[in-house]
Amino acid sequence: MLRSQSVYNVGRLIAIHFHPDRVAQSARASINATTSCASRVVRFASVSASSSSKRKMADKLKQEEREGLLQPLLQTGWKVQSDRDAIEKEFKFKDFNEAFGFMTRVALLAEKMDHHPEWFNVYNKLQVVLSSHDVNGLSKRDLRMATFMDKNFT
Ligand code: HBI
Repeated sequence: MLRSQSVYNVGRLIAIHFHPDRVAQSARASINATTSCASRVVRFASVSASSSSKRKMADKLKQEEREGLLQPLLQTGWKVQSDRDAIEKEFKFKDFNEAFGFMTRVALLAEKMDHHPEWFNVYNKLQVVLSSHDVNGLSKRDLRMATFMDKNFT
């Protein structure tokens, strides 16, 4: 190992002595290649980070959607708040354990959707309000979450 290393070093010294411009040129080329690779990596990282943080804006529910998609939820006990473009419902469970298990399942969906309920839990009761903060009103996200809650409430 040592012998081959010293032969390599001697060869390098000869090359630098007789062809200094070529050695400098190859050094510049390898530095450029490394920096361009690094800049591509940085650019990829910044693009992937920005795209993951760009949550697609929800659309506020249109009137015809309120007359259509919202109706089934009103049949299961959801109510549109009088002073806010939001829907609310109270769920009553056998005990706290059931309530918290339900909240856990909803919480997993909330994280997956990046859409979170406003809720208040006391023992076996859970009051839920759904609205989309980014549109300051109801969106399909709220309908999806309310439907999920109804399907998971037994
Ligand atoms: N939850 N209900 C609701 N509405 C939002 O606009 C919202 C959210 N959870 C997270 C979230 N937005 C993030 O995208 C940031 O806007 C906070």
